[in-house]
Amino acid sequence: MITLYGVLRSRATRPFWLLREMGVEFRHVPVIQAYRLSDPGAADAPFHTASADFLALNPASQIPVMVDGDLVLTESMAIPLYLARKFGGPLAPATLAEEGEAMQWGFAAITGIEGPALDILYTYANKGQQTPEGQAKLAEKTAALARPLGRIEAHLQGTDWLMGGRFTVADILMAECVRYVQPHAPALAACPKVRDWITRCQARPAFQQMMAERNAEPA
Ligand SMILES: N[C@@H](CCC(=O)N[C@@H](CS)C(=O)NCC(=O)O)C(=O)O
Repeated sequence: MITLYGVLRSRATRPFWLLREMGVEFRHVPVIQAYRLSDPGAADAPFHTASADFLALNPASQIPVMVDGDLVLTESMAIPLYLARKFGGPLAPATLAEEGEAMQWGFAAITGIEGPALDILYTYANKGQQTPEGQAKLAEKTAALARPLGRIEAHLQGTDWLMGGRFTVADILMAECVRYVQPHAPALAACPKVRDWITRCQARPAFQQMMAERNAEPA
């Protein structure tokens, strides 16, 4: 059985959402980021990213981690691509060309979107939108996102989904980076197709269920 390590207030949402979509049974081991604990060394601290047993799995001390038999995978983009290939079905790439496309969207998400999108998310989390410095940062990150988001916008002119005319792992990889942009509406103002697409993605019952579980976790 697949084991997935990580809390849902993390990039673990990417494999988690996919597994829920595919209806694959898996074991979920909650592992919280050590930096979120006031005393990670406390005897009653929950299992965390700096726990010795976790470091043995991922010396980088980061979630998510997936274990499948002898295989230990880190990296939140690689894990869903592996799971899609392993379990198949409509969410998985159906051809070699689609495998390339899925990787393309995953790499575009982490190289073009994830960094500035997380900066936006954290700016809002820290109420930075209320300060001049925060507003300057939001303007800078919005500008940085214009081209990567514009590339998705152009692609979605003739289709509802990123790949194959159906919802796939590629949509999950990208949607879970674009979600971080959503608190800042101006960053998506020029991208109506992207806004419609992410609304479609997030209307899916597996996403809704995952977010309900995520929101039930301690902030
Ligand atoms: N490139 C890695 C980054 C993983 C990562 O940064 N995970 C965060 C949670 S979203 C983490 O575990 N942070 C704990 C830390 O860095 O100490 C991936 O995409 O899986």
